[in-house]
Amino acid sequence: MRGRMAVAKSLSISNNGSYIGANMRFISNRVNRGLVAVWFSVAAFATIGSAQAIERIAAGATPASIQAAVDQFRADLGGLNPNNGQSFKNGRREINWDGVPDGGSSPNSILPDFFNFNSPRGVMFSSTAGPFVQGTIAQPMQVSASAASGVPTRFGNINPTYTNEFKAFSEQRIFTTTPESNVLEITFFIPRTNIPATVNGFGAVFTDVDTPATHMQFYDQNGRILLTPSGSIPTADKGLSFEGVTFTDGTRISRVVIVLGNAPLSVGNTDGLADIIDVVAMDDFIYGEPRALQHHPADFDGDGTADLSIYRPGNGQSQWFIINSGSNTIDVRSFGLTGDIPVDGDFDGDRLSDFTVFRPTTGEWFRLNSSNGAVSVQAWGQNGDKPVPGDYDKDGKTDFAVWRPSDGNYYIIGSSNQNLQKTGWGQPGDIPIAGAAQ
Ligand SMILES: [Ca+2]
Ligand SMILES: [Ca+2]
Ligand SMILES: [Ca+2]
Ligand SMILES: [Ca+2]
Repeated sequence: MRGRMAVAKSLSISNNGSYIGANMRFISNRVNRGLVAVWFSVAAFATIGSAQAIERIAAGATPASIQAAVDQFRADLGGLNPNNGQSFKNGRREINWDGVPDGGSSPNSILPDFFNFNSPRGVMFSSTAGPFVQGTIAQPMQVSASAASGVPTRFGNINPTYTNEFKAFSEQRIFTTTPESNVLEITFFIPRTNIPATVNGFGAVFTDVDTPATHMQFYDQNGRILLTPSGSIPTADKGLSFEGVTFTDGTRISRVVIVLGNAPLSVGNTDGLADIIDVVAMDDFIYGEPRALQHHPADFDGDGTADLSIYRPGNGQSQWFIINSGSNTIDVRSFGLTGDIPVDGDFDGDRLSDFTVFRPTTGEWFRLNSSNGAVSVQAWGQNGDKPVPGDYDKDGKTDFAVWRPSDGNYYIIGSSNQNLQKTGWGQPGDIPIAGAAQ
């Protein structure tokens, strides 16, 4: 092994192909929430759209007041997926709390991972600022009791006034953090696994929002706070409020923080006390299908698990046969021509593998972007090169790369900055590990 290392900014390899790479960094347009507030006083809901996010907001006295906004948000996210332990490329999940058994409801706490393992919907809950009490569930959260259980409904078990203070959107259970904290944190997982995930949208129903204190904060996969949503949940005394945001530009939510009023539910925190206390509870959660936070090799459906995938060279068109590990469904697709070499990678950064081939005769890469179905072409490499795509620059996106047996060099285009890199590593006769199957 010669072990020489060199980096060159320009190479003899042509780089005249189009490069299409979505920048996943998020810069949102702030929405005019002041305008929204005015609309609420006269209308049941309002819709705010930007190039990058669709925001559905509504508030009013009854479920009908927010129904249209909720249904629009559902349509923004796509069809409802079953909670059967499977995972899907698209669609949405919902939690209405109503299927939680009495044993997991007030006055008992619900397990923080109930909706990832017991009823697998890919979310975990935690509550900040709560004191840890050894030997108990440190951060107890409650789903309210059913009428049949005999326990007072809508958190009347915590404070008798709450039953008349709170309303359900979907009868009859609602949800709260209690009693130490009014801040809820939600993180996402591939259902029934510990594989961290993100979603493209999140929305929630709130009840008895009286002040601007109640709001949601979304964080992206880098831990940066997103600018949407940017304001408070609209108020509706003893009524229902809804806000849902769907990102349409590839932005992913990895964590949601919800601040509920200005005080947690407790026997001493009667709503309106001293014209200060504002307690708020929640009903339905609606969110996009969780997708793996990081790309995993040969993962075409985004469940963080490699899919059995075969490329069958054809006389002319070649075919791909994929078993989606999340849903046990099969995708068959024609992509590539005789002589092409199939490669694996997530070049467009949506965490799903893209159908991609390297064409030695022309030194071109053809790929079908999983994010939008568009075909893009990149010139990189020449006949005789071994395609060795991988994430060489740590940005989470696959880089175009070849290893050239004739000179023992790696040639890489960094996806983060398009910089060209030439590194000597290996010698004629060696086999690069990435792409070794070719
Ligand atoms: Ca309140
Ligand atoms: Ca998979
Ligand atoms: Ca992709
Ligand atoms: Ca990269």
